[in-house]
Amino acid sequence: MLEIKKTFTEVLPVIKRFLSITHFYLNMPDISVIMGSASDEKIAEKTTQVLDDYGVSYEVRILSAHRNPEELREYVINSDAKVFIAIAGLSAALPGVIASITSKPVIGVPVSASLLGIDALLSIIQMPSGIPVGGVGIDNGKNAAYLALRILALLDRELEQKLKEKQIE
Ligand code: C2R
Repeated sequence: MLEIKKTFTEVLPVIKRFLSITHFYLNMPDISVIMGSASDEKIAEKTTQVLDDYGVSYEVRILSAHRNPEELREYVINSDAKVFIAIAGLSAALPGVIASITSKPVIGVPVSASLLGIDALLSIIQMPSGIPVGGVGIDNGKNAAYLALRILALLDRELEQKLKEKQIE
């Protein structure tokens, strides 16, 4: 009896740890969608609609590289997302700053907040060598989602198949 009790006490922390890791991993979003401001919400909705259609997990944050640099850094460092989608208008530093913090893929969506979005487009794609950001068209939140899905599909046969089927439709 004493022997069984001892084994149970030894095994319990291992089980607890296993359960917490499993829980943690089950809640891990594959994609992180970050907006520079709440005013970018309409574009972010285009992104999340596509992700919902494909049943891919994501989380959405409003974090600005200009306004909340420390919070942004903390979030990106601790995120388990596989791909970041950064949505920003004006002087859109956000995608580039995220790419400078992580080595994971970053997709930037320029928002037409001023100058027809040309300012944000150039800010996003004109990155210095070594810190790449993949840019999609102005306000094209949908393509950011599709590109992120293609990246995830490299290691996900089912998703790859779904993308192929939809492309043919
Ligand atoms: P407000 O409406 O809050 O003034 O924001 C946002 O993405 C938004 O399109 C106006 C625009 O400013 C952008 N913004 C950035 C960054 N932070 C906010 N480009 C950044 O860190 O790059």
